[in-house]
Amino acid sequence: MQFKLKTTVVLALAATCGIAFAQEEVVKIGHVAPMSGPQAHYGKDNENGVRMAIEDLNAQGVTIGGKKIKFEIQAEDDAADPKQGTAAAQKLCDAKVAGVVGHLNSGTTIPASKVYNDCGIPHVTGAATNPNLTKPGYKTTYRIIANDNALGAALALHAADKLKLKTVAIVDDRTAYGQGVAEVFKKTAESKGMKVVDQQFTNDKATDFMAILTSIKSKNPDAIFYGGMDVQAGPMLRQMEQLGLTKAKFFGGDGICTAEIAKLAAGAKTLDNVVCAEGGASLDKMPGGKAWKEKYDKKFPGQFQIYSPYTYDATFVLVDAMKRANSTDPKKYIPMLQKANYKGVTANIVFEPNGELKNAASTLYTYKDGKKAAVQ
Ligand code: ABU
Repeated sequence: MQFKLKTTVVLALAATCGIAFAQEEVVKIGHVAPMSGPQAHYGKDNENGVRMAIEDLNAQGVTIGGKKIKFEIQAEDDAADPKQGTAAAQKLCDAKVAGVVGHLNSGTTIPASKVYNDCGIPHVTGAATNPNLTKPGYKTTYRIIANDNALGAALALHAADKLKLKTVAIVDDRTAYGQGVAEVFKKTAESKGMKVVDQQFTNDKATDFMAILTSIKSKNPDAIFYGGMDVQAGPMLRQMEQLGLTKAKFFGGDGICTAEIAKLAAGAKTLDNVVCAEGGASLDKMPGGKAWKEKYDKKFPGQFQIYSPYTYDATFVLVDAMKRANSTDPKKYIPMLQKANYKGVTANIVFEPNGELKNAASTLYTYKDGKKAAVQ
């Protein structure tokens, strides 16, 4: 026969027998990214990183302020849309989550950062790279990867100094991210003597780039720089091959540096021409990268894209600050977040006073046989 004892009965018995139980408190961590729409594959990867971190934290057992903490995720979808981004941020503020990991897109993260600042809840992004994010100097905004000033410049220096390319055509998707990283690339490339022979614009919903690419082909550039995401870059590579634009190198920031771009390029040989930059060390050079990736792949087979190690660390860095403050109250633990010195999977995480990561690494990649490989 099975006996089911209610928690209250167990606690009363325990009290009678003098057994002390630590109280358990549920603490919510918010996560926001595009979980619907064409960029959902990035969002899923980011959310997986947070889910994995929460599972590991709960398995470790965290006690804060004398209470055993059970962390839970409150996951929101912003569909990569700035308006939905601020609505999701407000929802997390209203739910009084202890901290937020996100958002993914610079275009959603920048307006959401004001919402978090107004309600006093810290957020850490592991994906949004536009430098303007940290310009207001909010004590609630943190980024744990390099920003586009580093990525755009590294790509331009590689194009000019290493590959000795002379001419480039620039395309961007008019988002905060795409436009921003393209501007940094252009400025640095021109300062190194490269000539911008064409500049074109698209958007983050487009799928047909034939007109843009036909114009670019007539200028015969050594390279194309694309500021935007893999959703557009993949089909663009396919259409470059169809137009015979097969010699031009194809540069882009971290937004195109995913596993998915190989699928989206659908076997186009132009994938081998890609050079992209990511704001951290390669997985094999991260302090805990190799073991972490094996664990991730077991839990979420085929879902790895790019940012999940960073969203994993972002979750831990928030909780590490709570532990040091002995409080999950943002007012009390924000000062500890500012003083973070956390040995993560991706790096040793220390923040600049404006919330940027100190000593952020960046790595250039290309694709060989459809697989991403660090440029040596
Ligand atoms: N960092 C590239 C993708 C996310 C963003 O900054 O919009």
